[in-house]
Amino acid sequence: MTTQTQSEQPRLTLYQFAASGNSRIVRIVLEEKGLSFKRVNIDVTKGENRTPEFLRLNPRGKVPVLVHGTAQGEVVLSESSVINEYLEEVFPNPPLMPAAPARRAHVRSLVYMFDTELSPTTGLLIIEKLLKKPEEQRADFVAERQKATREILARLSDMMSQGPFLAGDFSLADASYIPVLAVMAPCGIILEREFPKLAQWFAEVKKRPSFTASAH
Ligand SMILES: N[C@@H](CCC(=O)N[C@@H](CS)C(=O)NCC(=O)O)C(=O)O
Repeated sequence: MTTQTQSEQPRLTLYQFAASGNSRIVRIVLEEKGLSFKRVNIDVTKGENRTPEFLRLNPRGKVPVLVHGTAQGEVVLSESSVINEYLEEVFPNPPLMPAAPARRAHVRSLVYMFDTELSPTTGLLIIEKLLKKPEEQRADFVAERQKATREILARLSDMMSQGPFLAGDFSLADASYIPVLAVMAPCGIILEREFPKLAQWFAEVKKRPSFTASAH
């Protein structure tokens, strides 16, 4: 539900790249919360994330970056999981975190596993399988990354609650995993065959309007 009417002055600006999974993680949460936001496209394939203007927003040169104009000044944030925690605190409805501390910690453990394990493991696998021509892909590298990815997905599947979502109700954890799990098939990992619980979860997240709205 992204509204970008001329008359509205969005207070939220997302510097992002349409094809970036990490940008989509934030787009999902903005859509789930029904928040209007302005998009500024930063084409990382053309080096637009390395301009002095962008580096002032994020010295690490990575998208996404969220800028929130507030009465106290601009809040500038990077790191998808940090941005999402901020959105949850500032715009708590509808909630994307459970109420009980133990369950909130579980959501954070899942997000941490994405940030520190799945994201770094799949990053180069996705580039190899989706962006390189078949004849340029390195079979050994692909096999090693697929194996490491499968180990993490097996653990994720074991950590999953009764469903329908990763930690019960739809949460920040689901937002983190959706973009990467959406491209597992072209990476050679078939959820339906190998991880039926995750395939069931994916079928549920695809039904949500935020899935389609956040795709680009
Ligand atoms: N952990 C960061 C990762 C951000 C990231 O790696 N973004 C990629 C796009 S998906 C990027 O900006 N890459 C450009 C570069 O590293 O030069 C997050 O979750 O936001």
